[in-house]
Amino acid sequence: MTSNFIHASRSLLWATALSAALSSAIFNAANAADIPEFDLVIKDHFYQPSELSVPAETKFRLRVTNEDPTPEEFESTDLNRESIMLAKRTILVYVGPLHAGTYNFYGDFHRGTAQGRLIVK
Ligand SMILES: [Cu+2]
Repeated sequence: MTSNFIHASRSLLWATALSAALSSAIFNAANAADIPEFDLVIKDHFYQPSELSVPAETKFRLRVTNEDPTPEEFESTDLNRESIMLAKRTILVYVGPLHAGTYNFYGDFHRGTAQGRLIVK
């Protein structure tokens, strides 16, 4: 009887933990979907697009894909961001909210070509 009770309590505990984990996962997914996302691609050491319009006063996410066979670093002094991208990989960079204006970014390993800017308005 006692062991049955303990067993039932454990099951309840697991069910509660599982449901908490599940609702947290659903919440995270819903949360992630709420943030606007913008794509940037690095190809042949150029950003495509090199100019990207994003909304002011809004937190958003850049999905940066390095299509080159060499590593690159998404870097921006204006945005205070610096993230290594391995070859053929995608990273997510969370940015903002930003005031209206122009914010430069570059690829630190190919600064001569990998230049871009965010137009925030
Ligand atoms: Cu750097």
